[in-house]
Amino acid sequence: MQRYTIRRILQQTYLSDQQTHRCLLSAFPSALLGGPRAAAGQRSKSSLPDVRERTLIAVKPDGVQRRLVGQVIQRFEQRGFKLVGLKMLQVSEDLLSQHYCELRTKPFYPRLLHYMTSGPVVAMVWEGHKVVQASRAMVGHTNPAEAQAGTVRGDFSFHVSRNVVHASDSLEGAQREIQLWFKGKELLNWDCCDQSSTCDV
Ligand code: IDP
Ligand code: MG
Repeated sequence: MQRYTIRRILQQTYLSDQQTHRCLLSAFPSALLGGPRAAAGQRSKSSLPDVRERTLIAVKPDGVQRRLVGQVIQRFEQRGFKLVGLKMLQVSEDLLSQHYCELRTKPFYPRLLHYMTSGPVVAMVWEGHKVVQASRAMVGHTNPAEAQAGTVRGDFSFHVSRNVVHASDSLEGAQREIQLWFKGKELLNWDCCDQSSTCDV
């Protein structure tokens, strides 16, 4: 009853102001609000707007071969994002043709397929406020020659055909790619012990 009342007040008063809504939500223990809240693309049981965002990050075969997986993960952890899915896989051409559907007509597409199937990939789903935009900035320009120092591509690569890591480029792209690469049960909703200082801001 208490939980229902809090939800109703928030919904009626702050429905149009997502920022205020997020601050108010973080002030209440999650148990009062029905446990972990849903990520972007998913709905919690209530009709509250989603406050979480998720993106697909993948360490490509060159990154795995060069033992860069840990460094990529460390950057996302350090930034305060939350890992909600992780797996190593040998990617199929079928999955890649869906993942890179917009690039199928590009002259480099056959070489891209060869590169991406040349060894295992480590795929991850990271969650957090504006994680799509932030992770594109952290990964850097598609062409490492133009990527800034401090970005993954700027620090670890020099050629567009071996650029170490993938990051979804938009909210819609992230949702599409996460569904393509992960089954729902492979993604975990969990609360970090430092949830209030990293995630609920
Ligand atoms: P993104 O990975 O930064 O989102 P996209 O344009 O979506 O860049 O291209 C997907 C991937 O295709 C790149 O990360 C890179 O591996 C590859 N790629 C893009 N452009 C070229 C190119 O001109 N030559 C070779 N490979 C390319
Ligand atoms: Mg892209």
